Parts: sequence; structure tokens; C-alpha cells
Amino acid sequence: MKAAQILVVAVAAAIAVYFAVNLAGDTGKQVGQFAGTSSIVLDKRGDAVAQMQYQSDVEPEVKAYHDIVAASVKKIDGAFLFTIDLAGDPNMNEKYETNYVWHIISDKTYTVLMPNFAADSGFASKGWYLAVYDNTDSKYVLEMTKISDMPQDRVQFPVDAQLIGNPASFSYWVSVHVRTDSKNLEKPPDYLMDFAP
Ligand SMILES: [Ca+2]
Repeated sequence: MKAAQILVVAVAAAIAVYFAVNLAGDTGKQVGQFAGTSSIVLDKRGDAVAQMQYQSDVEPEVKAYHDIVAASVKKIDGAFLFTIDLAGDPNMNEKYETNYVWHIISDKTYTVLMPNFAADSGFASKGWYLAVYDNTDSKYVLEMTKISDMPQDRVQFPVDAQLIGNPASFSYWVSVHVRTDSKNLEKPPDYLMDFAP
């Protein structure tokens, strides 16, 4: 494994632990429900706001690619196709890490991470990655893996159903986070930008 990949995995580990804690303490959260073939939740356009989650001196400018307009999941063959529709092009990510996150709750809890590290950011890795974290057993079932660019209006990628235990039904919510600090990677992401439902 190259040094750059190790760095990215370290970032994701901090993120996954952070979400595990938040999820456990937030049992009243609204969720979407997948029960068979497909499910969608809608979100307001224009409601993305940079909410600081961890002390930061740098506030990211809110961009259209931070703004969720819908989230949907479809079962296709042996995979779940996870899609977050956005108000802007997520490939245009500037300066920071923007992380598109699926929180999956069935018998077990999983976090599906699709971060983009901007070309002009200070992060060692650039571009799109996919990782799947098993929050219940505190381990990666898929470590950070490089994936191709996204369509212009959404973050969409198929995930092998077995990676999240192939559940017949599950609850979910999605969130978009920004990490401005490319140096202190043990911290959780600095900002929550939008979430749905
Ligand atoms: Ca929104």
C-alpha cells in the first residue's frame, strides 16, 4: 500500500468513528426506508449551510455541489446503486475534501463514504474514492478505493450488496461534509453542509 493510500484511510477512519458516535446519540433522526427495489427522499434546493462541527479557522464557501436535492437507492442485480442528486457538479469541488456519506441502518450499521479530494487541495490524494465502514464491528469492509469521476449533477456509485450485509430492508440518511484542514487528519470533518431527509 502506498503512503498516500494510508493517509486517506486514516482520514476515513476518523470520519467513520465520528459518524458512529453521532448516529448512536441521534435516535430521533428522520430516515428514509428502503424495502425491496427502490427508495427516494427529497431535500430542499438552496438550503446548504456550512455548520461548523469542529473548531476551524477556515469556513468553506457554500457551493451548489454541497446542496442535496434528492437521495435514492435502487437494488440492481447484486448491488445497491446509491445516488445523491445535487444542485451543482460535484467534480468541480475546490480547495477541500467534500465527502458524500450514506448512513445505513439495518441489523447492523454501515457508513458508505464517497469523498472527493479537490485537485487544488492540500490532501495527498486527489479525486474520487469509495469506502465502506462497518460501524457495528468497527472495521472497514472496503478500504478507500479510487473510483472514476461522477456525472455532472450527482454522486452515484454501485456498491456490492454483500458489503453491507445484503439487507432486504434498511433505514438510511445522507449527509455532505467538508474537511478544510488537510494536516490534522485525526479530527472529524470540520463542516456539515447539508443532509437528507
Ligand atoms: Ca438541500
